[in-house]
Amino acid sequence: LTNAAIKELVGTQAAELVQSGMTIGIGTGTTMEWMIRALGKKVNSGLEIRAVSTSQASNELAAQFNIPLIELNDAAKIQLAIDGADEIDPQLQLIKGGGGALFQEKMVAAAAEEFVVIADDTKLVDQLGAYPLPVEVMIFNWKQVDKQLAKLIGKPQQLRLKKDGSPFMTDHGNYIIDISFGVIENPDALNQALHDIPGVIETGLFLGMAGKALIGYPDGQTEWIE
Ligand code: DER
Repeated sequence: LTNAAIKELVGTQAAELVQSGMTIGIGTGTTMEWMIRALGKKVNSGLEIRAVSTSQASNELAAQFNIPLIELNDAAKIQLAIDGADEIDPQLQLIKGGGGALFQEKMVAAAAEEFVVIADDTKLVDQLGAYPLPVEVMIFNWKQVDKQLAKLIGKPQQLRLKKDGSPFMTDHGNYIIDISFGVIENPDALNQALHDIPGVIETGLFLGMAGKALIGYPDGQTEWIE
């Protein structure tokens, strides 16, 4: 199977987890696009749900498929949140944020009773860190934050840029710094050290949050990692 077909496989399979009456969290990214598509078909066949989105992009896709959206603040309870990931380690610790939606993704995942990750097998790693860690920072003081990061990491970092060379801006009007650690020996300690820096809004380290992950493989097999 191509990578896109694997994403479609796990996205479609994950949509089957959604039961009528649920309020769900819908994540962001190309794997989630397949899940949203499949969920839209179920909604059109009568599935009654409400969804809390994690990005403007997912809002638009969900609206296209008539999936009823509500704001996070209006969700009394979120039974299940489903999202993709950029890296998944054996303890289901994640790096997320490749799509730039990590702040809202983490809020929705944290609010959910159960958080399920869906991914193709290329996301599986033994240790986090090969994928640059996204850190969301405020625009007005990001250089101050970068000075602190340089102390922590040993060198100044770069803002994530758009194709036209201007800084990428998140749905919440913030910037993102992507930090290439190579290997993150202690994700918990790093996450804490980053959150201790004034001005760091959120990191792409999702630790102890995912309950299980549905992984798809080129041979068409899927497996649950718990
Ligand atoms: O940005 C994100 O956190 C996305 O969920 C990302 O981690 C997965 O994106 P993909 O499904 O397009 O690979």
